[in-house]
Amino acid sequence: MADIVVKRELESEDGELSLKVKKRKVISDNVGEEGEPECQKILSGFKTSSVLSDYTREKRIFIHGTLADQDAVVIMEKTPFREDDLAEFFSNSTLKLDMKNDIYSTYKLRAPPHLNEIKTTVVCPATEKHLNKYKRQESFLVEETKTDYESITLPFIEKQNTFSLQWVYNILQKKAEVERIVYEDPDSDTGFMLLPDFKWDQKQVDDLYLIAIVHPMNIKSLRDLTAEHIPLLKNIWQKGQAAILERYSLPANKLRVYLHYQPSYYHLHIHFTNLGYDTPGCGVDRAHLLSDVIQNLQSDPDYYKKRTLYFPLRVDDKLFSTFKEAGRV
Ligand code: M7G
Repeated sequence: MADIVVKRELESEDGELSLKVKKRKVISDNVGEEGEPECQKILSGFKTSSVLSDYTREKRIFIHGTLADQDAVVIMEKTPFREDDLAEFFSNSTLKLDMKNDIYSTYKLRAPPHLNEIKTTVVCPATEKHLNKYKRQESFLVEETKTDYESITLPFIEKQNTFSLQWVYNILQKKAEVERIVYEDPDSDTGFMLLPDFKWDQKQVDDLYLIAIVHPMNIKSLRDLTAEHIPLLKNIWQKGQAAILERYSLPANKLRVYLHYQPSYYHLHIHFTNLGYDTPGCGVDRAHLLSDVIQNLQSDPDYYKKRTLYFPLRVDDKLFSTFKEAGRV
């Protein structure tokens, strides 16, 4: 798919509001929370403590350090090439020759800085849980029966051993990321908010990644879902796909729509990703297709209350230790 994406704009024509579809090179202008453009230098004070993990193939690195004496994690990722930038790339870059042999030559290309951006995420203050989440470590597949959920996982979640949901509440209350909302259905039972996941820089649809966060406040995860939630799930499925088609011209059969179990954040949310993009966490050990979830609930209203579920946990994850203490791993 071309790097050009489609942006909807509201325009007044003949005194009436109409939807106009406009092609734009870049989806968002990525202006910071305070309306600041991209000239902040907050990372100049970052002191590196250790590299938590480094993925050469994905060109992504997770670094632990401190920012103004607070623990912080910085995630840096080289972004994909965009077809629209190629002409400028070739005309405005310089080449340094590495070697030449017959018809073969290799170079180091120095691109103009704006074509060579690095997507950077800063988590500050970062908790021990964040450090564990981003540290490369061994994982084990855990088997969670209905009883395990009730006696191990649920008490663990209720003791608030998990990540804070403040960022989710900020989105639902429109205190953050308001300008990023792609679609909202405000219904308190079947409604949700659809917006770009912070893993996606919105530069190209090839790695499209959005999340739908549900309005009901009492659904922690897949385990809480019963047949009563089918209208909510179907609503997200239909309206989420329609909104993505309209905004990004990506049809439903090009989308991978799924839930994680275990999630990191225990407020129900659904992942919408480009099928052609292998997102971290889309493997069969963690991802449950929304279409399968709906069908399973249609055939058995309490399917997810009863089923044994399997998922990977890292050795440093406190939930893993809790399963271990219970003699379940
Ligand atoms: P998850 O299944 O709970 O866990 O997904 P995972 O992070 O292990 O995949 C939560 C999703 O929310 C992830 O895809 C995150 O990248 C995304 N996410 C996390 N935070 C803190 C934010 C945020 O502040 N804003 C947005 N837009 N997305 C976030």
